[in-house]
Amino acid sequence: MIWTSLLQGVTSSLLFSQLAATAALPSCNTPSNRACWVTGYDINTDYETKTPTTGVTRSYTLTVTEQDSWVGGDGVAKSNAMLINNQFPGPVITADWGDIIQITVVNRLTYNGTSFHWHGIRQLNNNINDGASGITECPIPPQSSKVYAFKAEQYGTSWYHSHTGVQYTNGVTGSIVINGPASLPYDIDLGAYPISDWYYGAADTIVENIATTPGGVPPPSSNVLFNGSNVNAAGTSGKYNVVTLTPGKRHRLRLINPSTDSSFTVSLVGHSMTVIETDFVPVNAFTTSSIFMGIGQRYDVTIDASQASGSYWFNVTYSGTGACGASSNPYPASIFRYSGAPAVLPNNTGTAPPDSLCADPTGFVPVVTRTASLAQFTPIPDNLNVTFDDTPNPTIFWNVNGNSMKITWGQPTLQYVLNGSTNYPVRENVVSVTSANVWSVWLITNLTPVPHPMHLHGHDFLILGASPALASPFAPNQQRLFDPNVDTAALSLSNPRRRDVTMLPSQGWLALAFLTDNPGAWLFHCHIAWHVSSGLSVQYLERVQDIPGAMNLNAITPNCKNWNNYYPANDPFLPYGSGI
Ligand SMILES: *[C@@H]1O[C@H](CO)[C@@H](O)[C@H](O)[C@H]1NC(C)=O
Ligand SMILES: *[C@@H]1O[C@H](CO)[C@@H](O)[C@H](O)[C@H]1NC(C)=O
Ligand SMILES: *[C@@H]1O[C@H](CO)[C@@H](O)[C@H](O)[C@H]1NC(C)=O
Ligand SMILES: *[C@@H]1O[C@H](CO)[C@@H](O)[C@H](O)[C@H]1NC(C)=O
Ligand SMILES: *[C@@H]1O[C@H](CO)[C@@H](O)[C@H](O)[C@H]1NC(C)=O
Ligand SMILES: *[C@@H]1O[C@H](CO)[C@@H](O)[C@H](O)[C@H]1NC(C)=O
Ligand SMILES: [Cu+2]
Repeated sequence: MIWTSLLQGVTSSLLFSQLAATAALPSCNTPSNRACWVTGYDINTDYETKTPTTGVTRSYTLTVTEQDSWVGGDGVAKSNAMLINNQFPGPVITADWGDIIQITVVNRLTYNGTSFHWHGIRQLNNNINDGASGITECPIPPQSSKVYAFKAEQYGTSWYHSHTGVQYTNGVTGSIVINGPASLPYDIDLGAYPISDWYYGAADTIVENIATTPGGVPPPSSNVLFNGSNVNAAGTSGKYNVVTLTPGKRHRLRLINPSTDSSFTVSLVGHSMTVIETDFVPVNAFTTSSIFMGIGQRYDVTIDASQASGSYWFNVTYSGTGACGASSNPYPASIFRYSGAPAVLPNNTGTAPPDSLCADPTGFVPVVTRTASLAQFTPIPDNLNVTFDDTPNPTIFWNVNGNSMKITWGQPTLQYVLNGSTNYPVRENVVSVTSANVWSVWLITNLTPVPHPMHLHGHDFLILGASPALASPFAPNQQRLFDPNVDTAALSLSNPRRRDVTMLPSQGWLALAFLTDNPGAWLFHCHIAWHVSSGLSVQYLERVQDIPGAMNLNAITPNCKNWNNYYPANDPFLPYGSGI
């Protein structure tokens, strides 16, 4: 009886294709040689041009439900929790490099539509599976479902989350692990380690308060959860999350920051960490004692269990500038414990890591190299400026080039493309990029005193340059503007850092380049959920003429019909949000 129920849902074709693929592609990936993967594919393979095909499909069903009051992983009740398969974080999606990942998302929320974005997944010629509501699809209405499918062309660590309003703040997130080669040998893979801020209030209530209060200053998070658990801020409920280290072994840890409003530094008392991958980009091994993580960023690190057996704090530290988040829990931490050590609290508090001032660490060198070109770059007009209207009218607004993004759920950008229409409303913030296979270079100027973790869909970008972080980001006279005569020559073109989220410094600038090799409508937005909800986003409409040939756009129609039957209003819930 147990066997029958276990086997339900596992198709025999999946089992057979797994066996076939294993036979076809013998693994050469061993603890002493992680650089190797299978014959013909290793750490030096450029996965943007060559990826194995395993023939394996990994199938998942993710069901989103809503609970008015849910006791979370720190023992405190949260209002309006939205859970995936009744858990937070949601299930880990696991695959091997070259597998097909197929996910059925079932919406059992009370009123809200939902849509799922697979953060960092390139979705080559597959924009329709990017999961950005109002951009690439209509939301999935309640009591309906949608199947997403994509190939794991990249490998490493990431996460998925709802891209409809501020829903992910209520709990709609989970981790993604794609096994592949690595730039350093290790013995044990500890798996995904998402570290997220956590709010006891309902996300919709919090964002409405922020958006209608002069200044728009967000509240501190209620807590920080490590893989879903922690003690509460007062230490009166919940449990520290514990990770077990095996003495003498090298461990791989897959760090993820899936927060709403928290970018922070992580450190492990008494141990260094060696970074081997930043977002989905393998890098040459880089050893450090602490790592700043912007929202949405991932760091795959190795940790050697080479210290005295015992328990060690793994700390989250916020920047002293207060400019990239705060929590009611002043010292969020988990415990890394050597196996066999007594289950007691660590006795060494460690020393606070250096303040990152909310800037990404530098010095990472991608294993597979890229060289950018400035042939297409003209600082004006290739400039996006970020401004803030902090007096509610009727809400505060974050703007890019003077416009706060607001999409219409029932008329996604891909519907315009399908119709052959170019009448995008101005607040869709469409930025057209037409040339194929060139480096599209963008200068982003932040005219506000707040740093922003900027995320691009559909691409890894090259970070050509950025102004230095400010220690006290509130002096109006500290605005730095890109000077084409001086700063252009100093941009890094030869294999600079490459990833899918980076920090835009306060009162400064950032220069990015992406290759126009992926037709589609790709969001480029701040990953602070409150900010993107108040408009801090554009969408690059890349090679609109090539989109219909690259994918079957008609595939968006059935779900859009369902959505527009459910929610015929054009302007659903505004003014409290951009919709994404
Ligand atoms: C989404 O659901 C929440 C909680 O049920 C509700 O407060 C909010 O109004 C809903 N938003 C929309 C647009 O349906
Ligand atoms: C976090 O939880 C997931 C799911 O249970 C597990 O696979 C993973 O190993 C955990 N991560 C760590 C570092 O313990
Ligand atoms: C303090 O912690 C260290 C490392 O975990 C351990 O070796 C030592 O025995 C501990 N001392 C006490 C008094 O618990
Ligand atoms: C690490 O966290 C523990 C537990 O909250 C705290 O006692 C300690 O002071 C923290 N250390 C640092 C360096 O933040
Ligand atoms: C921001 O960009 C818009 C559009 O290019 C421009 O009109 C506006 O003057 C710029 N704002 C500032 C403060 O430079
Ligand atoms: C697309 O065409 C349909 C049918 O004419 C129309 O109802 C819809 O409003 C159009 N949508 C867009 C975004 O052009
Ligand atoms: Cu922001």
